[in-house]
Amino acid sequence: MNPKDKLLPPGQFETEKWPILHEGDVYSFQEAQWNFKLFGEVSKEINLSFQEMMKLPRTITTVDMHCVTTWSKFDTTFEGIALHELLKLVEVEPHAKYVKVYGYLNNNPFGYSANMPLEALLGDDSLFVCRWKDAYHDWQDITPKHGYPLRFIPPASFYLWKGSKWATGIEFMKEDAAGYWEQRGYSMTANPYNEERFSDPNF
Ligand SMILES: Nc1nc2c(c(=O)[nH]1)N[C@H]1C(S)=C(S)[C@@H](COP(=O)(O)O)O[C@H]1N2
Ligand SMILES: [Mo]
Repeated sequence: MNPKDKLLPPGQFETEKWPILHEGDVYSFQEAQWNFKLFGEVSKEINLSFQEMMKLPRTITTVDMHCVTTWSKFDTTFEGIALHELLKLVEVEPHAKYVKVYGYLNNNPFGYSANMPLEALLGDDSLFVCRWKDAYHDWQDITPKHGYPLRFIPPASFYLWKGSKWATGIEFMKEDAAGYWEQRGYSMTANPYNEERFSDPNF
């Protein structure tokens, strides 16, 4: 399918570039300190080293990105570790229906977060990415500004703020709980096709 034939969500425009947006400093990767944590409603929390993470099976998926600041980028192909791969490493409690995906904000590894229902993240289009390509770029590592060494890309049914850069872990939760932007008035559900930008529709 030609990208031009795809439907833009309401209020969005298409860009071929991949803009950069985030709060705080670009995280500077140090392998010895790097850690990925699976915690919350699990029978036993685990911490993965960078080596352990990089050995996990990879998934390649093409995903559309929709940013709440109104740009949409179609058809970026990502290589990474699908969230469903990580679920094989922990025993998630059956009542855990939501997750928060965390990432660095300045020097705080859990300073940024975004909440989503777990059920929406079980497909191949929900992954922690380390490489990408598109029609204009060959395979390359995710740059530091886009979230190196590992960055979450959510399914296209969520605005891109749900895609934590410099990802550091997943918290499994019984109840939905607001992440960084959700605490600041952005939508808990964030579906671009329904234009769910803010929690309060009159915002
Ligand atoms: N750790 C972290 N991840 C983040 C952010 C951030 O400030 N910190 N910003 C989010 C927002 S608002 C957007 S739109 C996307 C932008 O991703 P990009 O810069 O790769 O396009 O990253 C998301 N992930
Ligand atoms: Mo954003």
